[in-house]
Amino acid sequence: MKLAVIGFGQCGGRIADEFARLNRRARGQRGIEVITGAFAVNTDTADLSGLYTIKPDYQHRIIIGGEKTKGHGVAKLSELGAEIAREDSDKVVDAIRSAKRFFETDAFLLVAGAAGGTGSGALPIMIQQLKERYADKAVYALIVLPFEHEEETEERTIYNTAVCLKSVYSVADAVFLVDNQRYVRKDFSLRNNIAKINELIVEPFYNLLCAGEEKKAKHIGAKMLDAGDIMQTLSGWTAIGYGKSPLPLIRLPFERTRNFRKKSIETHKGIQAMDEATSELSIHCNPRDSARALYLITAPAKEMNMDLIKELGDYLRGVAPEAIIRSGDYPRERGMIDVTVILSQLRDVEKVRTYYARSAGIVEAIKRKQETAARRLSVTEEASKDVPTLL
Ligand SMILES: Nc1nc2c(ncn2[C@@H]2O[C@H](COP(=O)(O)OP(=O)(O)OP(=O)(O)O)[C@@H](O)[C@H]2O)c(=O)[nH]1
Ligand SMILES: [Mg+2]
Repeated sequence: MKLAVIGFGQCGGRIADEFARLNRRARGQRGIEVITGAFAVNTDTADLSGLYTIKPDYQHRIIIGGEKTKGHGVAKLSELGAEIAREDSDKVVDAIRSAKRFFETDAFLLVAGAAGGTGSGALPIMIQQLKERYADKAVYALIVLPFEHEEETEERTIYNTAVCLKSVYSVADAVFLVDNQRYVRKDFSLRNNIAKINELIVEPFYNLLCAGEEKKAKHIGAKMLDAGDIMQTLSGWTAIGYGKSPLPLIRLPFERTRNFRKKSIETHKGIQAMDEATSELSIHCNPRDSARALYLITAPAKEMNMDLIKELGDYLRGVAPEAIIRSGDYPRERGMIDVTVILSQLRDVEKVRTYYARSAGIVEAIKRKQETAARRLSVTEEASKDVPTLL
């Protein structure tokens, strides 16, 4: 599957940059392309300069709101981010459209952090624009939810997140939810290692996107998972997970025979990877709430067998009994079985519900603040009405 990836704001830009690296890896290691274009859009010029892999020209690192923000961001005001995106949407769409391989794009993936101003404001507007212009293409969002410490120190965090989630959900074909806090749960040092978190966020997409683009027969599985399968699965709130389990690289001669013991080692390793994928999902959710799911097993061809595929299918059926499950096998890798899982069309996501509930109290407070600020401004302006101006 080939995606055009567009990141908004600092978070979105950095993750789009990570997707650009993913594509470079696919090209280098496998000779295939999975990203038709990677773009970063921001109101902040400094943030755009901090990227590594996205092409450094103005058609790939796109500045919006130049006049309004003078290149310095929107300071968490997502209304302003949205307004700027509306004004400059043509500039962004033109840049995406003129990318060399744009015509190969299966779907768009738009990325942003929900708590900021530029990304969370621009995301829903740009999704809407792309949907209007490309009615035949799916438009997916990847929304990064803030760390807990951000929620404690800044009330705008909750408000922006809730507003972004609601707006994006109403226009996107599917929304990948990625909870920053999940990535520091096990390893607290990651809080200060955003680059590592971004790698972990993007990693599950590697085999998922590559599997359907393979051209060599030896890398095409018994059941190839292609763009159609992925698009049939993606709908509404979505979680993605990834797990891997090393296989012994060297086997003793007696283990090479297809005996029951070897089979059980593979199955055990496969289940271990699947278990990791379902417990390390990008957002905490109950798999029972999922109506569509997908799993992809990637393993060396000689380790792949129907038993393994079936066992993993049974496992996923057990945790997500209500879901229509699609699957694929991808004969690749050495010394490893890995599993990618998508749980989609989630009927309920507790974290999203909590943002909506918590923002209710803040909406009033923020509106009041805005009104007071506007009133103060008008009082000052009123007082100046008899003073002449030099302009
Ligand atoms: N995973 C991840 N999260 C990030 C990254 N950068 C920022 N965030 C999170 O994203 C949220 C929004 O921050 P930014 O992306 O900096 O905001 P912005 O869209 O640039 O908006 P303004 O700076 O307000 O104009 C915050 O909650 C951050 O924790 C990143 O590189 N990776
Ligand atoms: Mg910013």
